[in-house]
Amino acid sequence: MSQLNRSRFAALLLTLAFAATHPARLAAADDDRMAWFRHDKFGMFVHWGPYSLLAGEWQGNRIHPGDEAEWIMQRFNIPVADYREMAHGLNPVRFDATQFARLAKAAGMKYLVVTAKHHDGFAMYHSKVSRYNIVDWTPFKRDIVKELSEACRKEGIRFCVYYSHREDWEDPNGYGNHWDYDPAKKDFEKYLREKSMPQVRELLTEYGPLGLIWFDRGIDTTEQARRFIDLVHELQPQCLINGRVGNYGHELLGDYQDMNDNGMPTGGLDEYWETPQTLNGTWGYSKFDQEWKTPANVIQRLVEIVSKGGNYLLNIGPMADGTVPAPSVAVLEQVGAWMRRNGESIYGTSACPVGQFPWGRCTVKGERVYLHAFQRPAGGVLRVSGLRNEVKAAYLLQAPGRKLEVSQQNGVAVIGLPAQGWEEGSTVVVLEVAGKPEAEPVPLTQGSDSPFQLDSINCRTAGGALKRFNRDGKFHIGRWTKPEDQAAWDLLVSQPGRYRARIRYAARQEWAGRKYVVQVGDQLLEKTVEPTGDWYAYKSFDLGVVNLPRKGPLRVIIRPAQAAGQNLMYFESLSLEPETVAGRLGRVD
Ligand code: H79
Repeated sequence: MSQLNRSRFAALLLTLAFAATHPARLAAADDDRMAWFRHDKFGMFVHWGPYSLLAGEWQGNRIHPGDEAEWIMQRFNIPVADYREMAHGLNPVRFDATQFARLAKAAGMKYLVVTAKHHDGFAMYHSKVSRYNIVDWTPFKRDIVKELSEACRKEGIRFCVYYSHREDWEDPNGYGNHWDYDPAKKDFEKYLREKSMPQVRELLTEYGPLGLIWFDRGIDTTEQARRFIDLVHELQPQCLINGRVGNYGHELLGDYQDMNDNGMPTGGLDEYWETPQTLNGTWGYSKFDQEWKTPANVIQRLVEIVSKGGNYLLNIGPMADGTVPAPSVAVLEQVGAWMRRNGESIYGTSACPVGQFPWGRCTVKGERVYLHAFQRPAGGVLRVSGLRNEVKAAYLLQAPGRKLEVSQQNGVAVIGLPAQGWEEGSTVVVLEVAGKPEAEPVPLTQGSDSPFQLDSINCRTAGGALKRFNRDGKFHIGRWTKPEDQAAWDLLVSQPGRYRARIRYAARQEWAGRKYVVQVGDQLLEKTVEPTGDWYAYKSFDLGVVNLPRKGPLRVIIRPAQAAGQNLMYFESLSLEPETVAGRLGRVD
């Protein structure tokens, strides 16, 4: 441990400028390309293919309710010859593309992503690259992707495609099918050259402008991922690319990150993100799964996602005849009814700077804060602590003429709620505030002698340090290269004493040896980054004992000690655990 100069530390504190979590910090140069994504928030995912015909059952074998029905070929190792034969039977005579586009619109969704090819290798469009497609392989003979692209354009829905670029259980050289093809004999480069890349080219040239292309399952090397990215940029520079284009274990690529399937971050990130979610427990249609989410649940998920700065990509799994299961239509229509009344509190909003409330969430836009009450709190008032701005007026979004009573004292705004006007899902209260909504940092508190857990989400980041998704469903701080790139936490100490500090991070061999500083109040620890193995191989390191000298506020900061061209580490957490001496809390010297 080396002690640094105290006055330097004081100066540093003064110059700190912590930005509120804002995705544009990562992609500032790309803000224009991302504008629609940032605004639209809510999209429709469509999982549809030959698996829809099996609907979860193959020769009497059934998938479990809640299992993914689009995986059935792999689940029962269906021989490719049998699956191919089965696929000849796909004939969605009741398909009406306009109905799909109108359903998305009625739900308040603004973009639609359809599976142009899922892992089973079957193209839902007229591909010239492989005859294994809806036009050449089935009696239906219509190009579903084409019809959907046209209907979406007419209805004002941004059209997008899903393409599984690595997995392919039909092609001898694609990934995943080990029951028909010997993995040792696969030539994956041939697959990329002869099927995957050419099909992506078709999708980018034959179906008009695409909002985004949704890759899945990652790919082996960053160089392979770059080929797909370059192809998209060459043919449609405006088309966004999701983060699953690249190797899941390397630095994440793409314009935005998808959470794990059905994933939800605990707080806001410093990058654009989306979460793909199912309406029941499966993506592809399963006749065994009737566990539909309620409209209220979907509305609350949407609000929660948007309150953390993300997008919600919600799935439907049409049946083989082309109809959308009636319960999913019913849920989406009710969500849409809520969106028609309350869409102002969703579209074009940003993450809530004030945090999460026991009664709900919030979003912000301009000089307005939208409080989303999921239930009516006992006492009939909403308490909002940490909002810096003066509240000029409060009213239900549904009844702007009827002002609600507001009092603001000691940093807490209290809004009196009317007895009437409650909505299933979320009731929106608008706060008109003076200036752009800003939050007072809320300190982390501790229960009696409990440790502090400082992580990559409950901090504030500054400079180039960014809160990012890591593909394992976890989060870390990355992209910090210089001392101004910092993570900070404000603690409220109730149990002064000696605490053991443990840091947890991942560092590649190339990052080893970099110095970093952990500032705990006025104590400075200077440490050296140790390699942990791989990109996402997080390990814990003991940093020794620090003093939390007195009750009250204390700031903790982590930052690189000097500037360097490369990332410092993937920081996951810093824990401060009370040191017990003979069974008691350690004394402060
Ligand atoms: O397209 C949907 C999924 O099919 C796809 N991503 C979403 C959008 C997906 N690809 N991989 N995964 C999801 C994760 C793989 C999970 C698995 Fe399994 C666990 C595959 C085998 C075991 C789930 C459970 C599928 C079969 C059993």
